[in-house]
Amino acid sequence: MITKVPRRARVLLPIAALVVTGCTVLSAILPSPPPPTTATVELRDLEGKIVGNATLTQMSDGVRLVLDARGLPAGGKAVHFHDAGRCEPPFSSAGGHFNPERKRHGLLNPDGPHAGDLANIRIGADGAGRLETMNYRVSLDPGTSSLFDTDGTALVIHAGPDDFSTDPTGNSGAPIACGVLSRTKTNGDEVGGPEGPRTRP
Ligand SMILES: [Cu+2]
Repeated sequence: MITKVPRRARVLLPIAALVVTGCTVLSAILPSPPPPTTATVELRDLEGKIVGNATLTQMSDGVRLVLDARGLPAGGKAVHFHDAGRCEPPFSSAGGHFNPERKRHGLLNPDGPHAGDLANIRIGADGAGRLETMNYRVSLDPGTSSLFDTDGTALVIHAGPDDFSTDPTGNSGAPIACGVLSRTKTNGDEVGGPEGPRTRP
C-alpha cells in the first residue's frame, strides 16, 4: 500500500531538512566562544595543612570567587587578595593588599577600597565555611587590574573579621591561611602562576 504524503508536507519537509543541514554546517564553521579564564587556589595554614580551596572565574564584569574553608577557628574572618604570590609562613611574604590604584583599605572607606578587598567568610562551629562573592575591581586577564601580574597574587584569610574601614588592614589580625593563585586551562590542568606585565602608576 502506498501512503499518500500530504501536499503541505511535500513542501515543508525539504525546507526543514535544509534548515537542519544549514545549522549543522554553520556550527562547524563558526568558532565557539572561548571558555572563561579560571584560576584555583589551595590555602594552607601556618603549619602547612590544607585548610581551603577556592575557584575564580572571569565574568564579563569582574571575577567570581568561591572559597571553601575547613579546619579553621569559628567566627568571621577577613579575606583579601594580597600583592605577591608567595605564601611562606607567617605569610608576610604575600605583602600588603593587591592595590594597583593606590587606594585606602575598606569596602566602606570613602577613599577605598583596595582592589583586593573582599567580603568576610563566616566559619561555623565545625570549622568550615563558604564565601561566594564577586570582585569588580580585579581581572584574571591581562591588564592593570590583573591578578596574574609579574609577582602573582595570594589569597589570604586572617584571624579576625575585616571592619571594612580601618586602613590598611581592616583590623583583621594576623594571616592564618594563604594560597597562591594558579591559572587553569579548560581541562582543569594548572598552567603556572605569575605571568605578564603589570603597569603601575
Ligand atoms: Cu589580608
